[in-house]
This record gives sequence, structure tokens and C-alpha cells, in this order.
Amino acid sequence: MKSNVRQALLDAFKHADGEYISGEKLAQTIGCSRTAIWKHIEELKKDGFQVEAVRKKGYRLVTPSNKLSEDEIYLGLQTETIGRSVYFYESVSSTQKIAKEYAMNGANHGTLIVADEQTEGRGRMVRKWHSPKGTGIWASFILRPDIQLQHAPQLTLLTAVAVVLAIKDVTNIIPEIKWPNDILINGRKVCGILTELQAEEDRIQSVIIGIGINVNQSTENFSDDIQMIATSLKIELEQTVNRTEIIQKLCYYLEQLLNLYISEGFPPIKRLWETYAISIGKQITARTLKGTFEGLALGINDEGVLLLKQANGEIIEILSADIEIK
Ligand code: BT5
Repeated sequence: MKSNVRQALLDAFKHADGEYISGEKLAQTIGCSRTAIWKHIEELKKDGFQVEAVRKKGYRLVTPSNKLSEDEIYLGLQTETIGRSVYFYESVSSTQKIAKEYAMNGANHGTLIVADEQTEGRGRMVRKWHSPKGTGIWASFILRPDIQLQHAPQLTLLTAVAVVLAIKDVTNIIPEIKWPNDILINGRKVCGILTELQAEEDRIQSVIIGIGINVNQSTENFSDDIQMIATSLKIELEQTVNRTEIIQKLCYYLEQLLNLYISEGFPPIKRLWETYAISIGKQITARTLKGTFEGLALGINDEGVLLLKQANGEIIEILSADIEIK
């Protein structure tokens, strides 16, 4: 995270909405000298922001830069907690690993770690997550919700809804959710979610929600093993999509849904989730650590657990699995 003056300056530009603000007014509002303002504006320019300075009028932020950065994300953020502390890295092994370190050092609820590239991006059960440079959103949120340990999987479902709404807002595409952690467009995976917990006895200390969204990859960017199953927003929309905007919307919906979840519990989240879920009412194969089960996916229960009706009529609960829809 950058200095407070820099953030206050970005806030001021945000409120000015493209209009000029004088150096004096900026200095007054932020509570620092005009020289400090000038210094920070020079730094913003070095980082790719286009700031126009006109005598007697002041400064105006013309266009934000196209790079993924802490400032860019902060500039359009419409949240109170989620993403307010944001740390951007050009390249990391895995944002999950970095987020865990931050969490252990006491990072706030809502802290966001974003990277432009992951060299060891992970899926569930030590699978790989392809995270090439400059193309996707590789992000981990640190959450500290006051909920029981067994309810943590509900957060994966809540996050899936937030991802769907964010993508829908920015691109007008309505993705579908495949229980528990896949977001698909036209049957191909555009996003995966990885929920990891740090708990002591029965108490959650932190939940790290990892989100990988394929944004601007072309088909050739996907490795052979996932070319047939993966897609990106750019492939679907046939145009480049602004990653920052998606991150900001994601923060917004995560915050809204978390507030709803804390005040009213899982039922309203479940209803939203069902609106976008594709696996429900379909014949599926569920591959779990305990074996493979086939049957009709009836829905999820109030815990977020999948209910599967087998051919013999028996209904079983599936906590986590890879699902194949027939
Ligand atoms: C997931 O696992 O879908 C969870 C992915 C979470 C990734 C985020 S990125 C930020 C954070 N940091 C991390 O290190 N991870 C999280 P799973 O359901 O196990 O799916 C993994 C499978 O998806 C792989 O075995 C591949 O078949 C496929 N896959 C890998 N990379 C992909 C990609 N970029 N797009 C689509 N599918 C992919």
C-alpha cells in the first residue's frame, strides 16, 4: 500500500470527477504542503497516470493508467472494508501464500492481494492454476467473518455469486456457477475459487478466498491441457476487458453479499446462488475423495452442501467434489 497522502490525493481526484482542483485546495483538504502535493503528483505521473496542470486552475486527472496497480484499484473502489487495503505484486508464487503470511501478521478483514502473474498458482488438492502474466485476475481476499467453522464453505458459494455479478456488470455476460467453485461461460471455465481456512479449535481466524479469473487471454495463451475446458472474458466478448473494473466490482459485491450474509444468514445468498447455478436438476457424476457418485443434483441445503439423489432413491450429501454434468 502506498502513502496516505497519495491515497487522499486519489480520493480528491475521484470526487472532482475530471474537474480541476487547485493545489491550494488539495493541500488544505489533505492537510499537507503544496510541495508535498506536487511531489505526489509527479510520482503518479511516473506511474502512468495522466495528470494535467493548468495555471490558476490546478490539477486534473485525465485518464487513469491501464496498468493493474494498487492506486488504480483504490481509485474506483466503492467499499468500506473489502479491498481498502490492497497489495499489488508484479509476480508471486501464489497470492494464497502471500495472503496467509499477511493474515498471520494480523492483516485486516477485507485485505486484498493481487498479482499480475503467479508462478505457482494453485487449484484445489494441489492442482495447478495457470496464471500467465498480464492477462488475468489472480487475487486473494483475507476475510475474518464471525461465523462457525462448518459454515465456511458457504463463503465459496457467496464468492461465486459476487464473481458472477461483477462479470455481469462489466461485460453484460451472465456466467453460470458449477457447484462448488467453478464459474463457466458457454460451458468453459472462466474462473475458479479456492477457499482456505486458518482456524484454532472451533474458531475461524481467517478465511483466504483465492479467485482466479481469465480476463484477457486468447485461446493460444492457454496450455494444451486446458485449451478445451477454459475460456476468458476476452474470448467470449471479442474485446479486451479492464481488469481493474472487474476487481472493483468484485470488491463491491463481496462486501454487499457479506453484509447480507452476516445480517440475514445464508438463505438470501442461497437464493441468489440458485439463480445462477447450472448443476441443479441435472444428472451428474460427483468425484469425491470418498469415491464417485452418480445421480440427480437436487440442490444445496442450508449449509451449502450438495444433495444428490442416487438411482436407488437414497439422498446423499456431498461436501466437496468435482462435478461432471451429463
Ligand atoms: C480451482 O481449483 O478452480 C481454484 C482456482 C483458484 C485460483 C486462484 S488464483 C488466486 C489464488 N492463488 C492461487 O494460487 N490460487 C487462487 P480446481 O477446482 O481444483 O480446478 C483446477 C483445475 O482447473 C486444473 O486442474 C485445470 O484443469 C483447470 N485450470 C487450471 N488453470 C486454469 C485456468 N487458468 N482457467 C481455467 N481452468 C484452469
